[in-house]
Amino acid sequence: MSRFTLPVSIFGVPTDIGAAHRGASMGPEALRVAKFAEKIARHGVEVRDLGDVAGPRNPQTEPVEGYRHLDEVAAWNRAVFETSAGELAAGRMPIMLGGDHCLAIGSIAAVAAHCRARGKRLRLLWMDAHADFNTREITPSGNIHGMPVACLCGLGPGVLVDLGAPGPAIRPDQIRQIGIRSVDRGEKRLVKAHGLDIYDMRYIDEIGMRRVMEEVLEGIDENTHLHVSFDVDMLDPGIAPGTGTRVPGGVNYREAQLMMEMIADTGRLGSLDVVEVNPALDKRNATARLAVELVESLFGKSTLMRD
Ligand code: 4U7
Ligand code: MN
Ligand code: MN
Ligand code: MN
Repeated sequence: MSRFTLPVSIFGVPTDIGAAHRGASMGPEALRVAKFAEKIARHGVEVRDLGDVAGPRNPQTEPVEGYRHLDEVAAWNRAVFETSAGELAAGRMPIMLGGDHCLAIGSIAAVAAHCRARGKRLRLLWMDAHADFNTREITPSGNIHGMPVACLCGLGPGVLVDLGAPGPAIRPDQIRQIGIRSVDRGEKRLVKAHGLDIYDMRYIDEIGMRRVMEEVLEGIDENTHLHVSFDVDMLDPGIAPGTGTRVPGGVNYREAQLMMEMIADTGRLGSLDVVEVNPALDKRNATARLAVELVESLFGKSTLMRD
C-alpha cells in the first residue's frame, strides 16, 4: 500500500493536569531530548516543531463533583483543539506530545470535526493499559485522564464533550482499544453497555499480535483517517517504566514494533498522540527513547527490509 505521509507538525502540551502523578508535564521535553522530530525526519517526512501550547498550572486540588481540575483540563483541551484543528486544516499531520491522556479529548475532537467536514471515515486506535472510559459517577480517582474515551463518546461534562461541536465527537464503533489490562469495576459495565471493541492482553496472548492488528485494521480504505492515541503505559513496565500508571503484563518490544509497522503499511495514519511519558519516573529517558523508536516504525522505519 501507499507509504505517502503528510507533512508533520509536532507540538508539546506540558501538563499533568488530568493525572494522578505529577511529571507528565515534562513529557514533551523528554521526547524532544530523545530526538523525536529529527528521527522521524530521517524517514523522508517533513517535520516542523511548533513548540509548546500554554495553559494553566496544576493547582493540585481535590476532585469537585467527581472531577479533578475540570476548568484547567478544559482550558488545556481548548488549546490542543485549536492547534490540532489548525494543522489539519493546513493539510498537515498533527502529533501531540503529552502531557497526560486527558489531552486526547482535544486532539481527537479536532480530528473528528475535520473528518466530518471532509466526509472522511475516522478510526481511532487507542493503545493503552486502561480503557479510559470512566465518568464522574464511577471514577475511583476523579482524574480526567481516566475519562477521555467516555468524554469523546458523549459521556462527560459539556465543557469537554462539546469541545468541537455539540454532542459526541465519535461513536464506539469507530474505536479499537489495544493492550488493555486494567478496567475499573463500574467502567467494565459501561464499556460493555456501549459495545467498545477491546483487544485486551488475554486476547493478544491467545491469538497473537499479527491477527489482532489484522482485525483492528480491517475495513480501512483510502477514505479512512487513522488516529493513533498512544499511551505509553500500554507497553510492559519492564521496557517502559517512565509512566505514572504502570500495569504489569503489557505489550512487549516486538509486539509493539509489529503494531506500528502494520499501521505504517496501511499508509492511512492521519494524526497521533504520544502521552503519559513521565520523566520523573523514568530510567535514563528509556521510555521516551522507546516511544520515539516506535513512532519511527509508524513512519516506515522498517521499509528498508520490505520494499
Ligand atoms: B491513563 C484509573 F482507577 N482507571 O480512572 C482511573 F485505575 O490515561 C486509571 O490510561 C486511569 O493512564 C489511567 O483513575 C489513565 C484507575
Ligand atoms: Mn490512557
Ligand atoms: Mn493508561
Ligand atoms: Mn497513565
